[in-house]
Amino acid sequence: MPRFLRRLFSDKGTTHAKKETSSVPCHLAIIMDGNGRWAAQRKLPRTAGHQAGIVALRRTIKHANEMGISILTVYAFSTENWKRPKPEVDFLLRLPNEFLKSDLDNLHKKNIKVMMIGFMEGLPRHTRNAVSEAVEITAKNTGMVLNFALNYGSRDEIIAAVRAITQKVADGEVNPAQIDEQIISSHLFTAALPDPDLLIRPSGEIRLSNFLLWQLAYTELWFTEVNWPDFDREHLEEAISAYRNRDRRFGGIKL
Ligand code: V0D
Repeated sequence: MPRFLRRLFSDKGTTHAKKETSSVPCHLAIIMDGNGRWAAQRKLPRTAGHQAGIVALRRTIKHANEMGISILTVYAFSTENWKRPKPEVDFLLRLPNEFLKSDLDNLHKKNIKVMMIGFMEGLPRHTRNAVSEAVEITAKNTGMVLNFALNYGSRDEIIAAVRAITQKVADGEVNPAQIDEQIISSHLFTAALPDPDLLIRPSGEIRLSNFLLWQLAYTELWFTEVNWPDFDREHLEEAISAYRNRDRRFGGIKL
């Protein structure tokens, strides 16, 4: 196609702006999966896998920050994780306290802003307190956003949004004809954040598992066999370079 026609048909000015193909994703989301499998392969208890998962998280935060990612969302605890044996659930729900005790100072020094999405009220008080404190301390930071999905489930999030919106309709504050993508997005936990540009799921599972169903509508997906505790800079770079080489069209036409 001649250049003048290409320009005429270019993506510019459509609803969804074409992303900067040369840069890293603005918002990266990760399902930190494969910790239990990593431990089982080494005949270690699952808790050892979770501990190793913290090391991988610490290193990924550092790499993502150095690469210039603006928002890093990590899936730490799903609403389905309550079905696990109680000792494992209790162990998991201590990890935010443990992680923040060791890492919050450093995150704060690096100007990182901690955020959380999920059903806060369903968490034990000690977990809630630790996370709230980190959110408050780092609230004015202007660097990378580190967003923890804790007690998060996407269908429940959508149900809560529908309830809140229908309540506004019942109260006469919203007209059904006004309900659009923006109104729905603004009632989700992620209201303050742009949608993820890239989702990484390690450990070989090729599913979304009820994570950010609405928000991932146009997100590039990257699945890798490596378990989360083994996920390192090279795996992150591989995912990002694949992302760069993909053409994001948002339903438009490829030119
Ligand atoms: C276990 C691998 C950090 C995934 C990483 C409650 C499985 C280690 C946190 C964390 C978990 C959460 C909130 C916060 C600070 C830290 C965390 C959970 C599990 C579930 F403000 N790691 N981590 N939370 N794992």
